Parts: sequence; structure tokens; C-alpha cells
Amino acid sequence: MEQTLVLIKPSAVVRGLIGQIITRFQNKGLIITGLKMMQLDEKICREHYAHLVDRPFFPFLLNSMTRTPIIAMVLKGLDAVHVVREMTGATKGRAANPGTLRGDYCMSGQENIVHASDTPENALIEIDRFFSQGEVFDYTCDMFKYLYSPDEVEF
Ligand code: IDP
Ligand code: MG
Repeated sequence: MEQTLVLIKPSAVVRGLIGQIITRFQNKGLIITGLKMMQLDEKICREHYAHLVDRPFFPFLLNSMTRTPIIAMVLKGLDAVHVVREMTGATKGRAANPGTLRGDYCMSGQENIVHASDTPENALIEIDRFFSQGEVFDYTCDMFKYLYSPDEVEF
């Protein structure tokens, strides 16, 4: 079953939103298979945001992502990458739809509270970037038969 990476960014850690964000994913039926607090440094930010390092705002993004520790999570579910991206909403909080995390919890394009992997390929790379093998627990969950039908998931 698909897994995806979520980072709860420093802005949400400082604003006391960790619990509310985790609750939204749990309420949806996503299973937490990895969860930890960690301090990011410049090296991992440059790797994670390699597509943005040449943009003029990158120094601001780097400062924003290293200001406090973040929460890194791995979430599991059918089509987890797509589901979590949809729940996350558009990059700019002001443009994100109500009902999405960014739409409900932020105003900014930078301070947009969460990161979520954008493709299954990137999810694999990003989970590897933030978690070592022993930190992700791919357990079978008793709840599956209440979350899915037998033709969707083998219980
Ligand atoms: P995403 O987080 O929705 O996938 P990306 O384009 O991959 O969006 O950008 C990564 C992160 O870089 C954003 O979540 C945001 O924090 C920051 N960012 C993106 N565009 C801007 C911008 O124009 N100004 C400031 N920060 C930006
Ligand atoms: Mg992105």
C-alpha cells in the first residue's frame, strides 16, 4: 500500500497545530507508519528543495524551515500521495480551498504549515531522505476492514 511523506513545518509547530494536523490525517483514515521530531539543516533543505535553490526566496525558505524542529511523518493508505496532496491544498495559503489544511490554517505562500510529497516516485525518495529503515513501521492495521472493502485491500 502506498506511503507518503508529510512534514509539519516550523510555523505549525510554533503555532501549536501539530495535534490538529495529525488528527486531520487520522480522521481521514490514513495510517501513521513513521513519526518523529527533527531539526533540519541547510544540507537537507537544499536537497529537499533542490528545485527551488536558485529562486530569490530560497534564503527565506531555508530560514523558515530551520527556525525550529519539524515533525516528519509517513502516512499509509490507498493512493496516499494523491489523497494527502488534495488534503494539503494549493501552495499559497490564501489561494488554497477551504477544507484543505492550507486553506483552513494559513495565509502565506511560504509559511504554509505542511509539506506533502507530490508523486509516488518522490514519496519514496523523500521517505528515504527523512527516515532510516527501522523508523518506518509497515504494520497491518485492524482498522483496515472498517476503512476499505475486501476488493480494495487484502485484510
Ligand atoms: P508545494 O509545497 O505546494 O509542493 P513547491 O512549489 O514545491 O510547493 O514549493 C515548496 C515550498 O517552497 C512551498 O511549500 C513554500 O513553503 C515555498 N515556496 C514556494 N513558492 C514560494 C514563493 O513564491 N515564495 C516563498 N516561498 C515559496
Ligand atoms: Mg513541492
